[in-house]
Amino acid sequence: MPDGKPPEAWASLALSPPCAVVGLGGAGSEAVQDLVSLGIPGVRAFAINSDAKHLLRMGVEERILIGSRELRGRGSGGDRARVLRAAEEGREEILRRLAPFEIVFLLAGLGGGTGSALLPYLAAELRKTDALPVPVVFLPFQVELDTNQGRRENVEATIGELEEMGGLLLALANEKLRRFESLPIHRVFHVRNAYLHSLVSSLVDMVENPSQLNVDLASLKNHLREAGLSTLLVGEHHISEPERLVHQALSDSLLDYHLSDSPSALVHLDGGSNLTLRTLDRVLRTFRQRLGEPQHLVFGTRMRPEPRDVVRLTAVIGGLRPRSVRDALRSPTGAGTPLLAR
Ligand SMILES: Nc1nc2c(ncn2[C@@H]2O[C@H](COP(=O)(O)OP(=O)(O)OP(=O)(O)O)[C@@H](O)[C@H]2O)c(=O)[nH]1
Ligand SMILES: [Mg+2]
Repeated sequence: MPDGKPPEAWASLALSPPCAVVGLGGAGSEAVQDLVSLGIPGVRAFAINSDAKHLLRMGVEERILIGSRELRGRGSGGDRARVLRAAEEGREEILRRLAPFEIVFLLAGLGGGTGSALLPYLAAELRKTDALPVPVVFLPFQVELDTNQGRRENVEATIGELEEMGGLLLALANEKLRRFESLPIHRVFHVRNAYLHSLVSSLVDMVENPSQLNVDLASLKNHLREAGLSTLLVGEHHISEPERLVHQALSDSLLDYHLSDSPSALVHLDGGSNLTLRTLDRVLRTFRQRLGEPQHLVFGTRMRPEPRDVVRLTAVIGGLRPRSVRDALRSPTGAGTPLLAR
């Protein structure tokens, strides 16, 4: 044993869940609960709220109430300043519990107080540790933004802080769910959560499971350091049509983002033993065409022992246009329009 520790000491490190999904405030916690119901192996689930009643209802392993002195368990009623004071109260405990994870997804519905204020606060605090924070925000429906100036300002303030921080930012616009508007509301949110589930599982799988051309957490972090503001895309398609696979990942998305003139990409393919170099080449060529000759392109692959008809693509696209989400709030792309606007 090179470091002199008994096997149990490092075996427990390999077995403990490496990543966490953390719901902040009401909407964030409900989304985490839904992700748990879909099954997320290797990921520990947390709900953090200032609203004790809501927290009590959540079927999530780890629950943390913040600001029992400042807010007395009753939520913030949209008051970001009081949430920040509450966050200071709980700062040490939250960081003690979250900092040991490798990737920490922080989820919040923007527009209220608790999630909107906690998200940038915790992302900034976690960036000082070894954990990689990945903010996931749900943008309110357009009608909420148009009819409530205070809420819009709240949303823009949070997005502004996150965009300035850079790194990965997943912004899921409720407006893009309008294409499912004939479904009951909870089912519509479930569609969004199932999509988020595929993003979270793909990223965790990409960095946690070793592959032939490996993309591990260190290489992801290196890439993100250079890439500026970034987003994550996933796609799955039949192996015979690699071009469609890229097209699907780039267009069939509930995310809001806009590319700059010099995007970068980290591309990972997960397929069977029939995944050939030619398929990889066609995927990368298509990416280069669609992104307009990216400045920087890194790739990895994983081949399963058996042949597979379907290839899964996970891509971290960097170099998003600054203020891209804030601007999207002002001029929503709406349902069914191409998302790769420049
Ligand atoms: N309940 C719920 N709300 C959602 C969801 N997705 C987006 N939202 C929106 O999320 C926004 C924030 O609301 P909450 O999460 O209740 O606010 P909060 O963070 O708990 O903040 P306070 O209650 O003000 O302290 C609202 O605009 C909701 O409409 C969802 O899946 N469930
Ligand atoms: Mg609340």
